[in-house]
This record gives sequence, C-alpha cells and structure tokens, in this order.
Amino acid sequence: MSDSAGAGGVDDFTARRTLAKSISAIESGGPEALAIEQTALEQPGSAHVLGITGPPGAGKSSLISALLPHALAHYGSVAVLAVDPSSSVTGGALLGDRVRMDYRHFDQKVFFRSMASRGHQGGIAAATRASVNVLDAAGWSLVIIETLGIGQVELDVMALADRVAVVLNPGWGDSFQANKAGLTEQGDAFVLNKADRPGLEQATILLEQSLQCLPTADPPSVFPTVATDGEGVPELWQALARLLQDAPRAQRSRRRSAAVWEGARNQLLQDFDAFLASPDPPTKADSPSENAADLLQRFYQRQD
Ligand SMILES: Nc1nc2c(ncn2[C@@H]2O[C@H](COP(=O)(O)OP(=O)(O)OP(=O)(O)O)[C@@H](O)[C@H]2O)c(=O)[nH]1
Ligand SMILES: [Mg+2]
Repeated sequence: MSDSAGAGGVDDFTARRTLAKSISAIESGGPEALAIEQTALEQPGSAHVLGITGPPGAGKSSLISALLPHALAHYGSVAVLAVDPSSSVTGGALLGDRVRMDYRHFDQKVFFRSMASRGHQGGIAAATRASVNVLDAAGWSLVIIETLGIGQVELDVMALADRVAVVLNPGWGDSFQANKAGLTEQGDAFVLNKADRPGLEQATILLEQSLQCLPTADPPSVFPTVATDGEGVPELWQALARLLQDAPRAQRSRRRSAAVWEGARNQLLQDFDAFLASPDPPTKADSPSENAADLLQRFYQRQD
C-alpha cells in the first residue's frame, strides 16, 4: 500500500484533514476546485472505483458496510463517497439522515465522505469525479461511490465507476421498473438485497429475464444478499473483486481526461464572458442566428 497521503500513513490525521478540505473546496467549485484536481492528476494513481446504486432504502449503505471488511482485506484501504444530488437543495441535511453507517470501528483505512453539490460549475458529477481523482492521487486503493439510481445526474455519477452494482429488493425489483429507471443497462452485477423478505424467487426470475434481453453475450449475474446479517455478501464480494480486476483501464484515463477538458472548457467560457462584458461587444441586429455567428467570429478573431 502507498505510504503517501491517504491510507494509514504516519501523517494520517493531517492527510485526512487535507483530503476533507480538498473535497469541500471541490464541492464549492470555482478555480480552486479545478486547481486541486489538476494537482492530483500529476500524481500517479491506480484506484479502482466501484459504483453502488439503486432505489431509496434498497440497502446500499448497509451493503457497503457489509462489504467493507472484504474490500479492506483485498485493497488495504477503502474510501466511500455517498453522493446525493438532492442534497444540493437541502445542503446535505437529507443525506445526513440517510447515512446510517458507523465507520469508526474500521480505523484509519476507511475514509467516508458524503458529497453535496454546493456550486461546482459542472455539477455534482464533476465534483465527484474531482474527488475520485484526488482520492486516487492520495493513494486510496478502492473508491466506492454510493448514489440513488433514479435520474440522469445519478447516471452521470455512476459513469465514473469502473464497475457498477445495482441494488434492488424483492418486490421492487420488478423488471419493468428497473428498465424504466435505466438500471438494467448500467449494472455489471445485480444484487437482490433484503433476500430475507418474501418474493425473492419471483424477483430473481423477472430480473434475470430482463437482463437476458440486454444486447450482450454475457448478461450480468444476480446475487441475493441480506446486508444486515451478511448472507450472500462474500459471494457478492468475490464477483465484484473479479469484475474490478478485469475492468478496462480506459475508464481511469477517461476520468483524468475529463478533468483536463473541463479546465479547457472553463477557460473558454471565462474568455467568452469577458469578451461579452467588454465595453462594446460587437453585435449585428439582423437575426439572432447571424448575431450569434457574428459574435463568435469576432470572439475567435480577437483570440488570435
Ligand atoms: N430485512 C432487511 N433489511 C435490510 C437489509 N439491508 C438493509 N436493510 C434495512 O433497510 C433500511 C435501509 O437501509 P440502507 O442501507 O440505509 O439503504 P440505502 O439504500 O443506503 O438507503 P438510502 O441511502 O436512503 O437510499 C435500513 O433500515 C436497513 O437496516 C436486508 O438485507 N434485510
Ligand atoms: Mg444510503
């Protein structure tokens, strides 16, 4: 394991504080956020990123808790980011209620952080990406992202992961609903958690049927679990560890490239805003589309 900033080094407390501050700055957005991420990108990193998604209350946090000892034994250090796009409205209050996990007994090799979007220009998905890049650079070997599987923003968050596990329950796991929420396309593994509840068999059949409709030769597997007592969790972890091991490495460079593109895009927008705010931005009154084309042409001319 790396003895650098993050996981379990001598300066662990300071490193953690720095990490927490960096992530807060990332959430707040602006040039500082980008600068932090750019610095992180200069460090080598090799973290795996696991996404855990699914409807509210499916047992995502409980499952992460149950997976942690396995993940720690395998990776040595695990960072958990609980991402809740709705918390941008509530300032994180809702998420606070939702996090029912106690990580303290796992000592210093676990880092937990809930993420809210407090003005990051690219939104919470970009803030999450930046945080993943920072955790990766700080030497955390596995980053788990928990988010609700309900909307486009959440899909964007899950697109950051190397592999995604979708958590459903007997009863909810109706294939139509899972398809509707776009969940069946996202998952590399499917978990039917709360397997102690009635309807497991029916839910497994429906889910497997709907996964067989996916345009892939090798549909993802379904794992029954009871997160609260650990049943099925070792089997799930084995499958996840294998999936992560075989994950295409392209995803990591994609996470890094996205940060570079964002930097360039922000610079371009800043320059354009400055151009628009200049004392007399040249405009043509004819038609809106000509007006826009004319503006752009003059903007690019001025940049040369
Ligand atoms: N019976 C049963 N209850 C479970 C199981 N897993 C989790 N729960 C309970 O389900 C409730 C929700 O669990 P969480 O782990 O908070 O679920 P979550 O998906 O993280 O919830 P949100 O983050 O709010 O969407 C809690 O009361 C858990 O104790 C399970 O396997 N069986
Ligand atoms: Mg949760």
